[in-house]
Amino acid sequence: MIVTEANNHVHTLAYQLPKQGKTCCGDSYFIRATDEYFICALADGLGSGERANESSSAISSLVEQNQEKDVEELIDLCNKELKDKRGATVSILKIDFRNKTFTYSSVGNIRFILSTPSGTFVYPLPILGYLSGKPQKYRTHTYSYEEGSKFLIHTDGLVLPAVKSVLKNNHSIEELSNSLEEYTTNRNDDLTYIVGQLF
Ligand SMILES: [Mn+2]
Repeated sequence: MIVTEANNHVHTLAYQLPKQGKTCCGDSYFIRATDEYFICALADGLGSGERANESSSAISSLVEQNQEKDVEELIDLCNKELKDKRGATVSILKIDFRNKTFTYSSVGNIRFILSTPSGTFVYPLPILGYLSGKPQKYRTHTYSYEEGSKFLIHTDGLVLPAVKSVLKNNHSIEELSNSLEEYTTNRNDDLTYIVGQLF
């Protein structure tokens, strides 16, 4: 299933498929672009099926309802939300169009990479583990970006041998998405990715 979200500042595309043979996806995401910011939350619920979806969809709803808040506050709210639920790995990305910066925080195995037109890559490091409502440290960083930067954020159901060349060699979110298609056919896990380009 493909969902796109675009304005003058960002073009994004989200793609999601459940594990082969399943109908309920344990990954959930939320994306929204406004005139001021783009926000993306991606969560991978532990295990699979409905209980995994219960955790991950709680995260996407929570971030939707609190999207004006900053990333550090949001990830802590996400952790509290998962108390008494199955845990989840969670990443939150918020892009500030006016200051041309993005802030990222992640706990667990969701991957994020941003490539700039001048050829550099930003790979913010996650904290290992998962959110489960227990006291938790976070690693939240803000970076500046250049116009034309592209990014990819994905759960561990997508396994990519050469992520840098995928970002470097494709010039639109549609091209990026097409180039990822061959990696989405043989799935042992739920799979979600979001690609984006900044203007
Ligand atoms: Mn997974």
